[in-house]
Amino acid sequence: MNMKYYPSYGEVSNRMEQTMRWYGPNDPVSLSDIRQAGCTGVVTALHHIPNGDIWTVDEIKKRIALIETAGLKWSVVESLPVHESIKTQSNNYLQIIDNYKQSIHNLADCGIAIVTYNFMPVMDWTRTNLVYPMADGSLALLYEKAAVMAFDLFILKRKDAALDYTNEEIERAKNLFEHASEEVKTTIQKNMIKGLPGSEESFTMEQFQAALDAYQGIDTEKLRSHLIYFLQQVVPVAEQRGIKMVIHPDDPPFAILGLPRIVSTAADFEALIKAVPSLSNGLCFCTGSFGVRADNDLPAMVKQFGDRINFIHLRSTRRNANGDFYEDNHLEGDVDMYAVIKEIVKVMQKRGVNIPMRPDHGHQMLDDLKKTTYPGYSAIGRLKGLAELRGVELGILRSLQEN
Ligand code: DNO
Repeated sequence: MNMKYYPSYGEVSNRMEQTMRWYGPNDPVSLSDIRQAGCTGVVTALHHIPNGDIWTVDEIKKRIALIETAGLKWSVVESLPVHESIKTQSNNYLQIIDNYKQSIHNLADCGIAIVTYNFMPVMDWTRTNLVYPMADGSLALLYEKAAVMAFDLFILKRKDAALDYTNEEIERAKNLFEHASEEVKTTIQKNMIKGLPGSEESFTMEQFQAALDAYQGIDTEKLRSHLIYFLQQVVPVAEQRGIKMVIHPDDPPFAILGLPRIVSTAADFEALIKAVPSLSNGLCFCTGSFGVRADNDLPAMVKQFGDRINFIHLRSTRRNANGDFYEDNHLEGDVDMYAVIKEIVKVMQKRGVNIPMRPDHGHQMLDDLKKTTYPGYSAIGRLKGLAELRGVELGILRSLQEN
């Protein structure tokens, strides 16, 4: 009999390194769960260290030991957070940048090579409903523009907020607010100011207002210059120590609550490369964030920034004409996942690398519906996403080999 040899997924080279985010010892999803999902690495951060303080070698080593005991590797830091003072260039930001550099040195001393961060003013990622029901009974995350506008206009009552919206939008926000129960209003407020998992900031309404006020006089170009200054300081240290810094795009990729956003499009990232050309100035390619904008061509962006993509978040969203979007199944929605993964495979083959990837978010489903989970980060939904994504990848790898 003529036996043909079939390489299994584990044997194909230049495939994405399978990882999942782990929020540390308090995460309801265990390291063992992550290993059983087929991951070899985890993505995590020292969330207990206050934003702006130095990550010491001792603390980093303790975390590595935990992860390695479970048979996994700490593949990527997500995130080494950038303090608000650095974004606004206020208070002791120079000291905080020095602390950041020291943390980079310490991570390098411990053998960690990829560090994720973002430069979104005040809030990290934003959603208005964390339990949006799907037709199949699972729960997804939703960004509803009318809810954000209602928060802005009628809860926060931001000065001149109305100038940012059309009359029709204001009517929609009014309608939502007038019909919303107190409970719904409280939930919207909480989702806006309390910070979703991974955000290092959480505010009371007074603190939130103060944080917004700190951006008075900081427009898009000024914020960009602050990011470039930060990169000019930090990237040379990262480069010298063999670390790739990867910036996470804005989520959602447009301005909200009058705050500037500067990492929403290919042109935005190009401006950062132009200012700081080092290859250590890299990108966390998040399809769920960039994919919310119809004018972002995701496969083309992978091609364009292939030499700088050192971490990948795969997730798909589905948008509507009102500016709302929800998180769809990983292979559905507006992201052409096949085309994106195909470009990623080509980049990895060209560079001869395995870029770490995590299935970004997942629906709360099956047994997880009975559990307390971190919104977006339940085990089963992510396991399903990861399994589908690596199936697509294997299909692409094998068909490229056969051609
Ligand atoms: C949300 C995440 C973000 C991301 C940070 C990176 O699910 O993708 O919180 O970790 O923006 O700094």
